[in-house]
Amino acid sequence: MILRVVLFLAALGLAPAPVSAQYKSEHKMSLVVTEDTAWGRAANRFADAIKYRTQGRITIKNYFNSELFADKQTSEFHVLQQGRADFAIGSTINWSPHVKELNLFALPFLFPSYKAVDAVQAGEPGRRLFNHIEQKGVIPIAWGENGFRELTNSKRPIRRPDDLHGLKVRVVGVAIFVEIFQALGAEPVTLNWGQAQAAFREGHVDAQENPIALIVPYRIWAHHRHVTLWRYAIDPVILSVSARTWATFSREDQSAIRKLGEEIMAEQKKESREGLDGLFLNNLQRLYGMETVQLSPIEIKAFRDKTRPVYGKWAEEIGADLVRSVEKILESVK
Ligand code: X2X
Repeated sequence: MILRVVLFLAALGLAPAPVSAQYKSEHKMSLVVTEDTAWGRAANRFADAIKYRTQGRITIKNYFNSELFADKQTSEFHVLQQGRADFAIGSTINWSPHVKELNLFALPFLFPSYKAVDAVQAGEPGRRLFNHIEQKGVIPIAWGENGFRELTNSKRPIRRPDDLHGLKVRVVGVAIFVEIFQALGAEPVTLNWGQAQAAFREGHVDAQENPIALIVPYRIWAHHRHVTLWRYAIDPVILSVSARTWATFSREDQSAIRKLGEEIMAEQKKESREGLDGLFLNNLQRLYGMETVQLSPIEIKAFRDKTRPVYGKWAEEIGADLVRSVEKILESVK
């Protein structure tokens, strides 16, 4: 009889909550980057706020710099699936080998603005992406952002695809990025983010692509004098919880996680965008000695045209239907 009642309640989604005594004494949060970034600061705030709001029932320890998987950033999602990380604030790039739909954000020159990114995430495509993630054993809580990815290099100003010819460009070990830089005539080199730092320092690669919000704290300006502002791909991050860990939390604690997660990641997104207006970008020269190339729409078109076959191929991989629904939103939200 009791079992029947429990099963009935479970069917209604009202299963009795596990008691907090069953919680692990430490939950691990994974990040690929350092704490000196907008996502790193969000992780610290989240850990503190969760501890406070759950009266110490949930404690989170942050592991920065890909520490939970020895720098191999594309294994982060798997580590979450297994519950070897309980939480992560992870880049959609690093998770895309496991959730192919996340390659959406890497489609070259698809997203024209922050407003467009927000509309897609808040709309039906965003919900679909969260469903895809959840189906794979990871509970997404809230969108955040690494930023629009810009191009830096140590060799020359890059204004046209030809300027990239033969340059060794570090990219994450994810196929769409390799294909984009091949299409542009560069030589992509796949390196994990940790290894990449030495490669920038020692000049083993000529170029890399990352948001200004990482270029500054990682001091990439000390090695790459040139930056091209082309916003060719957006890099969202997602605060997520392993489904295995999620199932151990009481309903009350699950909703505290959701609520705090949404609040803190909304702040995180704001912070990652902060100062990236014209004024700060003009200051890259003055503050860090970076020669800044701001591409005009006509100059962007040359890059867009060259990467069109990659866009076409990956739109099919991601799902023509999903990509079309995004393009539709972007027709009205520029
Ligand atoms: O490795 C990168 O380029 C980084 C830090 O941006 C990601 O984690 C995708």
